[in-house]
Amino acid sequence: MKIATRTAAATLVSLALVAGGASAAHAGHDANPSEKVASYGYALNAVQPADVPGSGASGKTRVKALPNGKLQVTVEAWGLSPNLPHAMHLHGVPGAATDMGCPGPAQAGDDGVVTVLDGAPFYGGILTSLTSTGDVSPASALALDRFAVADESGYLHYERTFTDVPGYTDAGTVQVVVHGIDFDRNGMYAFNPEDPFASRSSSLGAAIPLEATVPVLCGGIAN
Ligand SMILES: [Ca+2]
Ligand SMILES: [Cu+2]
Repeated sequence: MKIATRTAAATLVSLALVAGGASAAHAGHDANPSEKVASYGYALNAVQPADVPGSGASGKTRVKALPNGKLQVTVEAWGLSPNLPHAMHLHGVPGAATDMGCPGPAQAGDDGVVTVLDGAPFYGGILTSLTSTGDVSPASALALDRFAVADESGYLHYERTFTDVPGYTDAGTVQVVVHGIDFDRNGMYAFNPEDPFASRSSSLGAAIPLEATVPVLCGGIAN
């Protein structure tokens, strides 16, 4: 029974993906320069409260659906933790195009930090990992050796054109989320028991430092 249920669910998801793809072509967003290219530009806004160390980043992103079914994603950000890779993803919900949103400081709660799971009700799950090379599936969500690295001033530039993007349904409804803050500024994502933030675990697992996964920037709210 379990297998049958899973198969039925998988079929539903597949159908929903097809439906989402079809509706994407007709999405009536004002940023459409033509029928063939749907291009969406967004500001990337700080997710964390201002008193979280390293929270003061900013940026912009562009998600462009090209006529041949390819998807081009550009991210430019300032004020990120320098000399470190930053996990980035397209977040959303699979299936029919549904625009989610971005969490903000109000979602920090009692621990004072917006974790990945605090943000999930807003930006959804991971649809695509915005890696620089190789796999782009959700399985690469934390493949830090393949994400773009911020330079010594905290500037990051990323651009990649994807084919056959897994889970992607509509360029107009994804959220772009950039992760990773070196809270204690020691040049790495690691546990530091002496630091009030770097001592914490990610909401994704006790063995993962909060530093590596904490969301910094988010953009993509309905335009
Ligand atoms: Ca650190
Ligand atoms: Cu993410």
